[in-house]
Amino acid sequence: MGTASPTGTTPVAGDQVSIDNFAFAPAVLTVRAGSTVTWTNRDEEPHTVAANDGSFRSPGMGTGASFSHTFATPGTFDYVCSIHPSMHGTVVVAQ
Ligand SMILES: [Cu+2]
Repeated sequence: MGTASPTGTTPVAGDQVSIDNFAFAPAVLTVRAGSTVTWTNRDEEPHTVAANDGSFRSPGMGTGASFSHTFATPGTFDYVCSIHPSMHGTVVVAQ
């Protein structure tokens, strides 16, 4: 996959998190309550998105796959990739 695009070319539509090079980008995303966040795996490895509190959990996502979750409640939601627990991300949901 020699065409990996650098971060900075992220689409602006919606609340998006890219998964690339074993990292969530942005690692901390702030959204308003009621927002839907979409994660897209741009890596060559499968990844998941799994909330530490169990409030959301994606299936395994291959390259190019996406997972969406709507955050109805304000709070701070830490998550990991369950395959690679060293991958951490946070969604901060504001009122
Ligand atoms: Cu992973």
